[in-house]
Amino acid sequence: VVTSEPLMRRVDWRLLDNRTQTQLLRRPAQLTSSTTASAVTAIIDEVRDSGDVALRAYGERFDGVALADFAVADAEFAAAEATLSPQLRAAIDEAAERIATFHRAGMTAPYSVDTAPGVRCERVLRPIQRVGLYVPAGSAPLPSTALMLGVPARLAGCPDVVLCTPPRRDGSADPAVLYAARRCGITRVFKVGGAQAIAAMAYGTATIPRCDKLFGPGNAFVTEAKRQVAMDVDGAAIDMPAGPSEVLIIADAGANPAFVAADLLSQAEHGPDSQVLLLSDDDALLDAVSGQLAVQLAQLPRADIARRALQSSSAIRVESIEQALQVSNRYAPEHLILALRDARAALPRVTAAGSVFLGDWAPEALGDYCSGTNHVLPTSGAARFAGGLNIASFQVAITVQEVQPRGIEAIGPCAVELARAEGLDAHLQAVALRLQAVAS
Ligand code: HSO
Ligand code: ZN
Repeated sequence: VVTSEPLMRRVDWRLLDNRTQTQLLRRPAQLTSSTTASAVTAIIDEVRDSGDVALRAYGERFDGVALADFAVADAEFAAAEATLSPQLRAAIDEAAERIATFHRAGMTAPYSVDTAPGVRCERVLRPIQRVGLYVPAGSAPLPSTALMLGVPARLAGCPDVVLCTPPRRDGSADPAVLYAARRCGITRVFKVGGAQAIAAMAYGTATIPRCDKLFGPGNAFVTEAKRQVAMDVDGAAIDMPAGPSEVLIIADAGANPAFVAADLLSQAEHGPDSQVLLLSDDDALLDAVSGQLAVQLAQLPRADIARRALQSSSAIRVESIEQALQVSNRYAPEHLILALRDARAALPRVTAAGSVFLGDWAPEALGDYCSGTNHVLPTSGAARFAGGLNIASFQVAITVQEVQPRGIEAIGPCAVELARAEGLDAHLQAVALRLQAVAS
């Protein structure tokens, strides 16, 4: 009899002391070793110094192709569109529509309020003028990511949207990524990948324009490059620090083990560093999921990646669903699947999660592609204090005040008093002078 290693470690939450619990929920140390960091610094310096020449050299080294021109020409967009099956084009169109519908509904409205008679305060929104989107293409090209970045950028009204994606060995870009970009009105696509793409969009080269804010996921090098340019005042802002993808599933006794296993695997297949956690109050369900994992894993083309991800993941036996929700809030998962008989009832207890999937019929894969929500979400516990990408991520909010003479009469004395307390006499004068002028 061969007893194979379990695919996922199984633990009983109740039997763990607080320290072990914390350890279990800790994300594995990120690969940003000091060698990665210094390699990225060198790439950024080189791109700042030599611009396109550096991009070409890195393209040859990392993507296996030295391009004369990084910009995707109209003919390549057209060829890409012709390559795709009508079914795939329709799916991209359909997903784009629903992503637009959801994001548009959540668009922040400008507002205006009189805070005193003659004092009007407003908040207006402006699109960020030039944004840079990064769409990875490493082990799997992600046209869906082009939509998740491009749709809200367009709805925000960003006048200048640039997209970088790594070239394939033959020098072309992934056709589905190009089609998705075009679908979002993006025409400036550059075939540059990795840390060098981030450096190019942050500082500009002869071909690639310098951007105000950079968006999108990527490997450890891309992520580290984003971190570095974000720390430089001359660099660019970034959407959020992106760690490896994560899902936490809370399943009750009535959950479908095949569904749960499939959801775990769909996150696990992203990368060996993906994090998947399963919490249940039912031993039979945990056993059944474990069996399903083995069956389904055997059929996956990316089984190797998924298996490695599962190795650093856990199935946790909890006392109750209530306890599972506490553990989940402590972990703050990027994706939270509530495979519960009354998932809606549990939602109010969720205080930290990037995106929540209620019930048996909402696999994470729908949110990844086409339910309408964004799949660029906070990872590594950032869901405790931040949400996912949305239209506001592509806008700046500007506040405005308009004051009538009776307005400064009404609130000027308040400012004078505070200026006196702070010992800031010029402030005091700026108000007092006007009060005198209004009174005379
Ligand atoms: N689950 C990934 C997004 C994605 N999945 C793209 C498939 N394509 C990170 O949230
Ligand atoms: Zn996914």
